[in-house]
Amino acid sequence: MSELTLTYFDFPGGRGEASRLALHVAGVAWTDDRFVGEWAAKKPTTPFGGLPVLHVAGRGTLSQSNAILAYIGREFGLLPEDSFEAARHAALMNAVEDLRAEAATTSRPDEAEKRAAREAFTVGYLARWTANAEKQIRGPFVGGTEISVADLKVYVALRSYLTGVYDYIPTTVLDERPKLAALMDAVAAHPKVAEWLSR
Ligand SMILES: N[C@@H](CCC(=O)N[C@@H](CS)C(=O)NCC(=O)O)C(=O)O
Repeated sequence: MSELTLTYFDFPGGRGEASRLALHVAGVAWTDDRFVGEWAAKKPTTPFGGLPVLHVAGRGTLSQSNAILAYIGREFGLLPEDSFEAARHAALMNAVEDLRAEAATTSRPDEAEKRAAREAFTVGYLARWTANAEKQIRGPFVGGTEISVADLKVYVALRSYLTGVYDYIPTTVLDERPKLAALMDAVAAHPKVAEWLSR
């Protein structure tokens, strides 16, 4: 058993996938624990009732996806050392959580209502979010030439839009966002990320 165990649901996306990618990019030994059991029983054993969690041998269990990413980033050189730059990266990661929360409000049981909510979200919140995020990217990565946990978080979150996970949201949402599009390409082309994606 390695010192680090990342526990998340068994699918290649969501809040836990960025941490899996970060640990892989860091090149450290870690255990990829994919939870497949009875969630209702497991939920109360986690610090705040959700996954991902990162168990650090001898220290304890961390929760909250952005705290986990910040820890990995600081431990393994995937966040800038400069405090202001690190906070700027943290702000973008928090903005991704805002985006997730807003996107979640568009899920409706009624198909016509869902369509209307998703179309409004696309031209409203999502368009503003991507325009704002563009301004945070030095290029090709958030901090310039070095990949960070913020890049991985943005990548995993936006990949779901580009691959059509959300019906009624066109996969062209980054066509007029050159910096975000370049970030997506640069993350995917990073050798360790490409290795992870080809598994
Ligand atoms: N703010 C938390 C949210 C954690 C969260 O809600 N995770 C989801 C999966 S992405 C989950 O555990 N859902 C099951 C549940 O809440 O019971 C974070 O960023 O980690």
